[in-house]
Amino acid sequence: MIQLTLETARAMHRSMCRIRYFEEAASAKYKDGDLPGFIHLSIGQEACAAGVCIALESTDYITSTHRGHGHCLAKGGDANRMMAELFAKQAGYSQGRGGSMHIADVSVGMLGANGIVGQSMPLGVGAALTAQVTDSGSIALAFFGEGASGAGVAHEAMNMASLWRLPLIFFCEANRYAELSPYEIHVPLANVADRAPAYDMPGVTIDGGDAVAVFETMTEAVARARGGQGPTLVEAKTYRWHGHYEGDPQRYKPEGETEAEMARDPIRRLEAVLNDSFGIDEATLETVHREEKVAIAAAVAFAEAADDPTPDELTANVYAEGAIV
Ligand SMILES: Cc1ncc(C[n+]2csc(CCOP(=O)(O)OP(=O)(O)O)c2C)c(N)n1
Repeated sequence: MIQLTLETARAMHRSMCRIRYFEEAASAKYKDGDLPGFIHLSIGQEACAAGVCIALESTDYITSTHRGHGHCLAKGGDANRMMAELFAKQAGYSQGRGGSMHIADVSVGMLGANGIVGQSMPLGVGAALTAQVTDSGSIALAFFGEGASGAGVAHEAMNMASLWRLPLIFFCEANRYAELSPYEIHVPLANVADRAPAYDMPGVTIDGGDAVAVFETMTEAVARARGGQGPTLVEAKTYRWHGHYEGDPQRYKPEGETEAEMARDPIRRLEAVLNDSFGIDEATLETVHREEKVAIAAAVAFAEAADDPTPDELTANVYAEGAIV
């Protein structure tokens, strides 16, 4: 296992702060009515995106979900273009036509958010198969939720990946709920990763609020994938602080549950490590918070000032319309 360095810990911390402030800003702008369409936030889950992406190379690939802002930011996506996409502006990643669930940046290996639950997994198989047959040395990682783990396509993807020993990591963010359904009413096992032996691959369940644990688990899974030993199924137990979508009244959550989870803030937990193990003081950590807040405020200003698509170009590259909740 690769030892956690100060540089890695600080990079994860900055990444988590960036995700938190990006999504808090998106939440506020959504409430103001500035963002059309649905947004699904991952506030509370930042240790997963940050811990995963710090363990990958820029030439590796990720496939994402409807809850993908953190994944894209952690992989090196541009906050300005992401925010502009949320505002439906021409400067956005998909020229403002797609919104939150249609953000991709192939140049940083982010192959796309995805509104179709479960489909990040076969797309990950495709990326990993490409890496294998072209011998590029890259690996792929598919993010998905515990809800997606029950989709038929999840099993097809894990079966194929194992059969062909693909350089792929299946990373399940088990955030307690799939839409409005708690884990135990749709997953028959205590852990999604317990399914791994059925596909002849290692499966590991970790605390997804612990960025260090995510990073350390990832270094082993990355070594397996890059070393030609095939896929790993990682399940990170995590929690989303917000609703399934912004505006969700969250009546399905027991009283006090979110507050209890917020008291175990993954950012503060990593800050404790930075302080205890590396002697990083409060003022240094606060500087990171301040810098990331400023960067995200600049992304909002960029998006607000950006042009709308003009009426004559509005239907360019639009093939279908619909809404996914
Ligand atoms: C194929 C498909 N079925 C249903 C939906 C509606 N839907 C959107 S999100 C979601 C739940 C996903 O849960 P999970 O995979 O655990 O991800 P989370 O939302 O918890 O991050 C569902 C059923 C969809 N978008 N796509």
